[in-house]
Amino acid sequence: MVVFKVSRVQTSPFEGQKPGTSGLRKKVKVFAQPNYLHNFVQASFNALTAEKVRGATLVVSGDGRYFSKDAIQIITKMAAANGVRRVWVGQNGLLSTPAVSCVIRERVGVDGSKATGAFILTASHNPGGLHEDFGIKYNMENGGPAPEGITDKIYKNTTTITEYLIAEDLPDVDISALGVTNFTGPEGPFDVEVFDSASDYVKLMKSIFDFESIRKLLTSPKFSFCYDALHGVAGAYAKRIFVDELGAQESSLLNCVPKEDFGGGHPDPNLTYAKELVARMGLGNSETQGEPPEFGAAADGDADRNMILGKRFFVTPSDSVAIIAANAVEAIPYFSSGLKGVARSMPTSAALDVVAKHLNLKFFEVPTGWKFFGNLMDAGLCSICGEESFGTGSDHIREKDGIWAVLAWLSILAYKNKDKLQDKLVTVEDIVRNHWATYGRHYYTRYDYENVDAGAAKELMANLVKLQSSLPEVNKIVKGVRSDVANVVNADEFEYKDPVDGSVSSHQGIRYLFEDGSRLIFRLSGTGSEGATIRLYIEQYEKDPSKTGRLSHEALAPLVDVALKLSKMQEYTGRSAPTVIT
Ligand code: G16
Repeated sequence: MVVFKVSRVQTSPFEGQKPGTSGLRKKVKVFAQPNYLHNFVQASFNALTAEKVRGATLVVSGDGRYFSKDAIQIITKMAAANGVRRVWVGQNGLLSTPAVSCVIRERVGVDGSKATGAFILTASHNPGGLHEDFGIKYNMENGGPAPEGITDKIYKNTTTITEYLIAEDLPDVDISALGVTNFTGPEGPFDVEVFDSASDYVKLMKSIFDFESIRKLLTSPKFSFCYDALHGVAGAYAKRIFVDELGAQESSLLNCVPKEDFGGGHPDPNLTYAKELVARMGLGNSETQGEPPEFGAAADGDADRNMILGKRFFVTPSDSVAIIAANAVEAIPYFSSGLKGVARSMPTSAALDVVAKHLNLKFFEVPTGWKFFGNLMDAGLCSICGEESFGTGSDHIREKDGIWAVLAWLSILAYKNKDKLQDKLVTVEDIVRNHWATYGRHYYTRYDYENVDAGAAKELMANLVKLQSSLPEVNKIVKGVRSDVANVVNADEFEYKDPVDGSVSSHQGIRYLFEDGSRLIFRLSGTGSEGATIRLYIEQYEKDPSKTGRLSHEALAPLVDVALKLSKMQEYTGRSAPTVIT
């Protein structure tokens, strides 16, 4: 058996190792600098209580993007040196973000061990490859991202770090082969276990959904299905779940081979980047070959995001979570005894609020960042939650879950078509339009201005905050742009007090709230790796069922005009159009 030594390596701080909305994301060339990753990992170990490190079981895996394999070996050697008892790695270093959460919560090792945390190696929806992004974040023993208290500590540690611990002579572990490798260090045994990336997750999904009814739908000649993993880690689950378990055709899987550079694409499941799927579904400008499938979905790099499409029809993520919540009790066995509550992030449309009110459910509005849902779920206050940024999930784990969302939609479709598969199919579009007829429609769009000069973005935001001190002034601008837009009745920066632990998060987005329920929200993204990304969220509520069928961009045009003028978007950024519209 290999016996390793522990080295203490002198180092000095790097600037800018502050975790963003979801971990530290930088270009690969930044992460690949000597000591850069090491510093962040040691800072994380130092931020945790001793029992989360010494003798603990740590999961280390991710979406398989470029640099992951190197990072896994480095973190394993550092874990060994810091007294971790065992490291669990998904085969080939692959585990989706939701699967990591599942593994932490559910998996029991061969010796009865349970994981207490994980390093997830992903920059999520950001592109991968030598010149693109890498990322790392720490998840806690509840399976969710570290809360701000911990990420702040990690950051503080990165600014004062002087040394890290590493077992330099520990040989690299073959992460392509299943099995356990045993080592011995100064403090005793240390093991690395490579396990199947999909088994625990598949088992969990089978305990939540009625696979038999979904199988009936997927194998019906009336139904057709398409899933695009955008060459992300979702591919490692898609065949197992959709084809092997649920009987979908193998040809319904697009880009389902995980690649280090996501095939050169941008693994972000939206109408701009999921080009192939969008074309296949008969959306966008490109010519569709043949009749589009009835249902399409896509995932991002680490498979926590999802986009849901019907034939020639886009479901906004804000509508998606509302529709799942409205149908969950009937359609999904896991929820059959009722929902504990629902939650959304602040910029997500209020479609979920209306469902919560209708069903008399507890409701929460949290800042952007999945970590904020975790406390609510741990306290038994929330069953289903979602975000406009293509994230949907439930309290089965503590991350958003792309494949779960697809299975939720397939369950709803299976339920609505129960015993009727011989007749006319109830489609995705039917379900959404019926939902609007019952609850009203929240017209919604998001404009992203990516990689804007950081200084200019800051000034734009500062100006929007300054404007908030005078509503008459704001309304003068609004009316000057469009006299048909309602008055702004409130303007503030969103602040959240966590109802469970009382912690306060301030400056979580600039809001302009209109008399008719419309909202304009401005935020700087916390997930980019260079420059700044300005996000502008635009929402308008329409209760009258005769007016819920308009084209979204037409309905929102007046508010868009107002938002661009109010923020002086072009003046500050030099951009005449957003990079992405969702
Ligand atoms: C992360 C967070 C989400 C958030 C999203 C976008 O997702 O977990 O809660 O909505 O970033 O954040 P931002 O608007 O700050 O870019 P992911 O999929 O990137 O891990």
